[in-house]
This record gives sequence, structure tokens and C-alpha cells, in this order.
Amino acid sequence: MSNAVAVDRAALAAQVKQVVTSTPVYDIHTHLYAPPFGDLLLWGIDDLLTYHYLIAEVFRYLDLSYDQFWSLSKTEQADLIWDTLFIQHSPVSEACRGVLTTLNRLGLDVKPRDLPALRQWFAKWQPADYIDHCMELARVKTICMTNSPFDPLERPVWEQGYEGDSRFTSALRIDPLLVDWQNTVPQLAEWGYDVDAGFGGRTMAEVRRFLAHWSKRMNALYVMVSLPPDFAFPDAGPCGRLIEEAVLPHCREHNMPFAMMPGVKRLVNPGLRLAGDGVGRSNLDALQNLCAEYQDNKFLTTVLSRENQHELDVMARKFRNLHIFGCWWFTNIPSLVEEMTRMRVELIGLSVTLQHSDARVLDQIIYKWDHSRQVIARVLTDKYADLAATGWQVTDAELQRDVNDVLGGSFEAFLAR
Ligand code: RAT
Ligand code: ZN
Repeated sequence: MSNAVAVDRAALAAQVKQVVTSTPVYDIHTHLYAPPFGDLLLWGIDDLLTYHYLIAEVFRYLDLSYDQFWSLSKTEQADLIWDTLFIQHSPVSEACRGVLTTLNRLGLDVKPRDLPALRQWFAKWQPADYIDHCMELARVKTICMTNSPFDPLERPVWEQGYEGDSRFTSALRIDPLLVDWQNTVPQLAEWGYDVDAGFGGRTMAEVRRFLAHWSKRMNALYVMVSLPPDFAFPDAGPCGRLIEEAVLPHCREHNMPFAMMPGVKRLVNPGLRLAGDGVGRSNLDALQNLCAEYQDNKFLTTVLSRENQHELDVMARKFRNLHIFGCWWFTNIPSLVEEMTRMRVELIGLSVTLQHSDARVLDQIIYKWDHSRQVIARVLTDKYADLAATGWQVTDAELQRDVNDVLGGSFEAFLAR
């Protein structure tokens, strides 16, 4: 067949790598923001070094108290992390390696280990241009933000008429509503919603009015929540009731997926703040019950525990209203990305979004996508080699189509369904 991808192993690997490397991705879950959100968008060397993944790692070596650490300025924290994790020890962890990949791809020489010189380089950038620069280097075409109406810094930007930015899309994040109902009721009441903690009166209709208002204001693609490992459904508690009586009807009416991310144990060590969350194995019966009972709803899911990954993939074989995405947080390390990517492709083919960056610092999209693309290319090369061994030929156009699918096309098709 003409235009068939290479059959020779080395040529095949090179071709797949080239396509995976050059295909623009839709980064469907990040913690990045468009410029009008101001300081909410983190970027540059000090934010890279004080990423909460690195804060968790640096405390392994420090004798400093948590309070002492948090009383340092961001620059001082970055100095300490650089010295401890990069100079006193070799930076082999994935989060440390990520900083170096990012600097290297930005064209900076990491050999001199000169932090002040690195700071000087970053100082010349303005966020608006730097966003384009990082997106180009990472070959990210669209970034989906995580947008919370409960965030006091973010909310005013929406209320003051944020008009959008073609590089960014939005997702409505509602953790406080579902996992902290009692404390959220007074907040909703203050904003003019007629809600009652015991779900009396018009409470559910009012929660739906809240969801509709913010979905529209944010032009949100999906509604999202992260959940503890013991999340159960059906359940008579506030979370179960709100999902059933407000979130799912809302999502059906507006044709929005409900993104559920189970497995996080918030603040197992509060002293570490944002770095203090842990992981637990989830009971995925809850998700299965939702997918089975609400076949007119669409569910987007990534699960934090490695132990849940196989059953999640099997569930996606049973429920076409379930779309799996990304290797989330503690699973975003090369060994697990490889294992999960292989398993997903083997069990559900290409109807999956293989990765999202979860970047909290803009520049991280460079390393997160670089590292993931390396693994994805390796796995796909093996799969096409297996096909070639049977005599099946894949064309160049088919290879490109497949890669588009797993880097965002499949997600967009799921949204459009
Ligand atoms: O990966 C992270 O940065 C975590 O802190 C969480 O934000 C997680 O991704 C989430 O969206 O809850
Ligand atoms: Zn996240």
C-alpha cells in the first residue's frame, strides 16, 4: 500500500515519534489561567521550583519546621529547594527532572547550575507573550482551565466581565458544593440563592440555578469534582443527593460531561498545605452505578490510585458514556504512564484521552507533554509493530488520525456527542 507507515522497526519508531511529537494537543485539565486572571497564572523559575510536588519532596530532607518554611518568601523557598533537591542530591525524581527538561527546552544551559542567571532570563518575559512561547514549545493548541466560582481571587474576574481568550477554555469546578455542603450553604445564601442545609424548599432548584449561571458565565465545557476514595453512590448524604438531583440533571440539560476524579485524601498532612494530599484506592462501584443508571449523562474520569486503573479501563468497555483521561498527579510518572497507557490502548483502543498536564505553572506544559509524548510514542510504536506483524498496513493519514484522537480529538468527539 502506498503511504503506508514504515514496517522496519527503527523507521516505524522514528515515524511514530515524529507524529506524536508534532501533533498539537488539547490539554483538557490544567490549573493555568488566561492573562486577565493576573497572579493566578503561575510561571517562571521560582514558581517552577516551589511547585507543591517539589515542596513535598524537599521536606524529606529538611529539619525546618513547616511554619518556618512557610514564613520564607517565595524566592527563599525556591533557593532552599534548588539547593536541597538539585545541588545536595541529584534531581532524579520526575518533578525535579521536569524543571530541567523545561529549562533545557527553553534554551537555557543547566550545566552552570546558576539560579540567579536563570532568574534574570525569566525576568525579561511578559505573561501574555510567554504563554504563546510555552504553548508553541509544548505544542499545546488549547488549555482548559479549572475554574472555581468559590475562589475569591478568581470569581471577581468573571464578574467583571472576562471576555475569553482563544487559547483557553474553561471547566466549572465545584468541590466545595459537593464535598463541603454544610459550609457552602451560607456562602450560596450570601450570593442570593435560596438554599437550606436540609434540602428543604427550593434548594435543589436553586443549586441548579447556580450551576446554570456559572456554566453559562464561564462557557464551561464540563462540570468537575475531585472526590475522596470512600465516595459512594447512590448515597443519602448531601454529596449523593446533590449529584442526583442537581448536578446530573444540569449536565443532561446542558449536554455537559460530569468529570469525576476519585482517590484523593485531602490534607493527610495539613502542615504541608497544598502538598499535603494523599491517595487511596477508590471503590469504583460508585462510578459504575452512575454510568449504568444515568446512561443519558456523560462522565469524564481519571482516578488517582494505580490499583484502580485496570477496573476503570474495563468499565470504559462497558459504558460508552464514560471517557477516561490522563495520568493524574501521583500517576504522572514515566513508569506508571507507560503501564497505564499500554493497558488503556490494549483494553479500549484509541477512544481515550491519554494524558492531561495538570500543570499549575505555565512552563510545566513543556516537560509534562515532552515526557508523556515519549511514552505514548513508545507504546504506539509497539502496537503498530504488532499490527505490521500480521500484514496489516496503517497509512500515514491513519497514523495521524489515531494520534489526533488520543491527544484530544477523542475528547472533543465525546463533548460533541
Ligand atoms: O495535581 C495537582 O496539582 C493537585 O494539586 C490537584 O490540583 C489535582 O490535580 C486536582 O485537580 O484536584
Ligand atoms: Zn488538577
